[in-house]
Amino acid sequence: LKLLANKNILIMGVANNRSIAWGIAQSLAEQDARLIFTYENERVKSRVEKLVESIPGAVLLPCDVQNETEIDQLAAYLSEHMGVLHGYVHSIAYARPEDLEGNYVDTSREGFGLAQEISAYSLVAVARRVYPLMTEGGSIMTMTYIGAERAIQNYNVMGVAKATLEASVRYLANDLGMHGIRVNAISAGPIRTLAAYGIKDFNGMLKKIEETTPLRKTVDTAEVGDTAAFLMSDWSRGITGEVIHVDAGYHITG
Ligand code: 0WD
Repeated sequence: LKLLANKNILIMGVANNRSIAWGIAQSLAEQDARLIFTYENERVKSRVEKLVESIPGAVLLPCDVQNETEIDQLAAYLSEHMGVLHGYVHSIAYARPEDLEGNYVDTSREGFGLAQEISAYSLVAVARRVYPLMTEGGSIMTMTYIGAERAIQNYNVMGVAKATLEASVRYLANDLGMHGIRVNAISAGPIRTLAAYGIKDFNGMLKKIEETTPLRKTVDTAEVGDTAAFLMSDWSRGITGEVIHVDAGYHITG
């Protein structure tokens, strides 16, 4: 039996085939998980649909995390069609492009709130709807970045949103532990995805990492995916409230 056989896992945040969520999906499917995907809106629907069709038995539902009704409908669908949920992967973030350059001190009230809402609150908003379905215990995970721990050039408002997200992981882990539900985060090194296009001088960052990280390389979505499979599985049953760095060691040297 594979690692995730008979586990129902919800994955939010596939935008295209470069998305980290898609790399995670490959690893989970490889371990025989039953996957439920969501897409943000019509703009990405057809692209995500094509990807999801390649995974036998996978389901695709709409869910913009800014929309409470859509989150309720997602939870209702899961309750009706799956009954039990075992895992939830959150791989969603957004900040205005103008807030991802220049100085953090210039962040607007609106830009700050938007980044917090989509990148951090969305984890809580969905967790509160889906944890009651995790009646056999469960595993929740999200994606973060070292910009939560240190002031990284240009990451700005997103770094502050990731700090909220990581604190949220600890509070959720404390709340949900009594139900046998674990909550963790993967802090990934930079990977060239759609979200990464928003970050200024991303290429410079990748180059520096190839020259200086302990493993002398950048990470890819498959490496994040395999760690996600571990976190979704019983192999990680002793781990909760943790941030695991999948960054080729960057966090110990910087
Ligand atoms: O270097 C990187 N790429 C890293 C990314 C390093 C470390 C962490 N991360 C994080 C990101 O901050 C994010 O939390 O990983 C997560 C996934 O990011 P990704 O795979 O790099 O980026 P992408 O493929 O763009 O997926 C993020 C998706 C959105 O895509 P776009 O680019 O179209 O905004 O998050 C989704 C959307 O599909 N998303 C939403 N989903 C539902 N409702 C919403 C929303 N309101 N907003 C964004």
